[in-house]
Amino acid sequence: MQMTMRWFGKGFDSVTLEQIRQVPGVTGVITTLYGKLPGEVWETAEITALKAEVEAAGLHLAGIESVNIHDAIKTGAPERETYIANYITTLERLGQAGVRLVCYNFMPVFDWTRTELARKREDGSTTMAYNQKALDAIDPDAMTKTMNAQSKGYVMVGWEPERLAHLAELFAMYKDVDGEKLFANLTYFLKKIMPVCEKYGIHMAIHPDDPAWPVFGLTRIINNKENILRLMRAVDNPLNGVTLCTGSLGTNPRNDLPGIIAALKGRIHLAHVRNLRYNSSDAVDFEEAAHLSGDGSLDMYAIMKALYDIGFDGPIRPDHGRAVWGEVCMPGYGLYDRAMGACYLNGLWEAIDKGHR
Ligand SMILES: [Mn+2]
Repeated sequence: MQMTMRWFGKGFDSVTLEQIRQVPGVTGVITTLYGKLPGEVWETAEITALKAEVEAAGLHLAGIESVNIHDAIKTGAPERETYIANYITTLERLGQAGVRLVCYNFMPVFDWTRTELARKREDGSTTMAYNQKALDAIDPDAMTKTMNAQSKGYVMVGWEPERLAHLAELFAMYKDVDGEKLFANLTYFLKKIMPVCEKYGIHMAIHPDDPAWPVFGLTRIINNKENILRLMRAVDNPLNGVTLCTGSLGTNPRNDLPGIIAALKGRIHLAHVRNLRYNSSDAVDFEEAAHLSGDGSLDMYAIMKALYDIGFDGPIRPDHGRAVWGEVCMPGYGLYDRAMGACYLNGLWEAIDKGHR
């Protein structure tokens, strides 16, 4: 595996490439052209400048997270053909620049969802948390306002105010989109883009739904082993793969993460590894823990061992971190806790690897 960190770009991220370069074992970044709206075509000059900037800092551009999908593609609206063509153009340009990994998600309207972005923990750190009762008590508009009010001025990926200003319109677009329709629209999209992926060897890595169940009545389909394997079979090309995100799939305690990893051998193109703590047995309340197994509910050793056992050799990154040591940063994306996470995951990997010799 190749240890990386996510970087949002100069002017958007509180963390610099120079800082990332100094985290032991981190050799690359997963990044994006921040501020691109879903459906926009990426310019070649912007892609090559981003790559050059990362490489000038002594790091490798390990993949793009994300090239987001326009709602017309997700809902199967007639104008999806235009947006699929735009997506193909962007992939073509990324491929020409040497990018071989693209993460995306297929969640209706909302990306990842939390009800608190800075819940205080016993040790004084703050972290992102989700409470189903709190979510049920508010409407989507209030949710959007809460997310943006707590973001400390950062515009968070998936929560762009420009797009979410049209919430009523977005909900109307998804009115008749059930799980089966969403699945059909996803496979339609993937089949259309596979030729350009094959041309350049671009690995598509769908990010699971976070949390792994419907939010505000909007269906979610990339949320368990059965559904993910169904997608792998429906477009049975090794370039159609997944981002194995333990913190997303792990929101549902019934998801056996090592079992899912084993079942996806050869199809995991990117790994997001982080821990969660369930504060109730039915996942009504959970918060994002430190990466250490003992701080949360997930067995991080078992997760890393499962990745090791399938011969995973792609990029991996610590995922969200807590805000610690007074750091002011985008929620979930400070330097300190993620750097500790990277070191811990590297330590687990080293121990597993040496134990096998
Ligand atoms: Mn993730």
